[in-house]
Amino acid sequence: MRTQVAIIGAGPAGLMLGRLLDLAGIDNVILERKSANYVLGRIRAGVLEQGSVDLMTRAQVDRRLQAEGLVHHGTDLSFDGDRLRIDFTDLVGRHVMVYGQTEVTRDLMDARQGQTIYEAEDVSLHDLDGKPWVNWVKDGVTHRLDCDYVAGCDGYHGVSRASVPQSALTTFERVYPFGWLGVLVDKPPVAHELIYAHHERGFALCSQRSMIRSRYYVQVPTDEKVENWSDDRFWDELRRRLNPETAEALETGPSIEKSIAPLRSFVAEPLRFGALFLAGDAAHIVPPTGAKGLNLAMSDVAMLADAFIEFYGERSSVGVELYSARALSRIWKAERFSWWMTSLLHTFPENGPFGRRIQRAEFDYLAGSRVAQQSLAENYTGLPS
Ligand code: RFL
Ligand code: PHB
Repeated sequence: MRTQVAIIGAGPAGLMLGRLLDLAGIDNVILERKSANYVLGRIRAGVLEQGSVDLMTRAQVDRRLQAEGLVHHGTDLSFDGDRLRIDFTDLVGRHVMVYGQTEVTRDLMDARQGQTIYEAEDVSLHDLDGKPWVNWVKDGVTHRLDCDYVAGCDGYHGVSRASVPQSALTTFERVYPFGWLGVLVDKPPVAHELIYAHHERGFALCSQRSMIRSRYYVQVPTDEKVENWSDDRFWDELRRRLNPETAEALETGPSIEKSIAPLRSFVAEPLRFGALFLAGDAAHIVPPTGAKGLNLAMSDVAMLADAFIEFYGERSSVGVELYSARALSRIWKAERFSWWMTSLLHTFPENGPFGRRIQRAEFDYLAGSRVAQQSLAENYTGLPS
């Protein structure tokens, strides 16, 4: 088999890249280790920046998003019960859209024209410095795909980044001493907008997927086990971390998904090795506090698609050459913002009383400074590419 671009991974990054290439008439094949249903069953992010919404429109997959996505003009921060509304629209003239990653993935899967091979096992990348090709095993049979380029969109644990010789890659990492325990529930959200809450017992987040489906998180230690958390224990802990009126208004019910995600900041540089380009979680991880993971995956593949379109359309490799530097410039700004939001809102075991006072001062500064709020709003709603 032969194609122009072999895409590894059918998460949002791989599917969006495939869609943009399909629309530009560039042949591509997606290889995905899991089944389509498994990919759709993963519950992850929920907030889209305007740039990601615009990309869904460019990809002609925004019909459901425009009909069902919820426009959010602001968000709430709460610090030991004191609340502060960040009004995005007033501060920076932009907003975000609440629309689940599962739905983004479904829309992209439904629109897919090119070939996707699900349950492709043991994917391996070869000759990335020369004439690249990809191997995989399906139903016990080994297959080969020759290509011009490989797009590594296979997430943090994928094979793409692992295929780059260690000496050709520099990695930067911060692992936080906690994770998020998340619960999905078929109940209306407790508030119209998201609430990010700092409490001495730990961070909590009230999010949502629709008018009738909510997503809640509490900070837990890294080694916590999801089996230790009955629904009742989760709801009790969440209520304790919210201010009394919000806790009172919370509608609880049986969880339909419950999982723990570790928090990590990670960047690999550069994003290109020969014919291989890394994009999305394969290249970087942000802690979810700034709602940037999915949005970064989208902006990476928008840049990568444009680079390939320029290459095949105009025979110019300028975009391909510049991809890594361009994408990393945006990635590091999102890394900074996600780290900052995480530092402000979580409890850090090593912080001590001085660290907590600094967090409180940061919140009070935000509350009193329109300029500080504008900076938050500018970053949260998405910096330009
Ligand atoms: P994905 O979504 O991980 O997709 C990668 C795809 O590659 C496949 N794959 C392979 N395929 C073939 N061969 C291999 N060897 C392969 N190895 C892996 C995988 O099966 C998968 O289908 O990466 P992508 O497309 O870059 O998208 C990035 C986003 O998914 C991610 O940034 C966000 O979801 C991060 N994230 C969150 N971000 C937020 O903004 N808010 C959140 O609440 C939030 N929750 C989360 C998250 C990420 C999580 N992970 C990765 C553990 C919760 C979790 C649990
Ligand atoms: C979510 O709804 O899952 C969500 C929203 C905002 C975040 C992180 C996760 O910052």
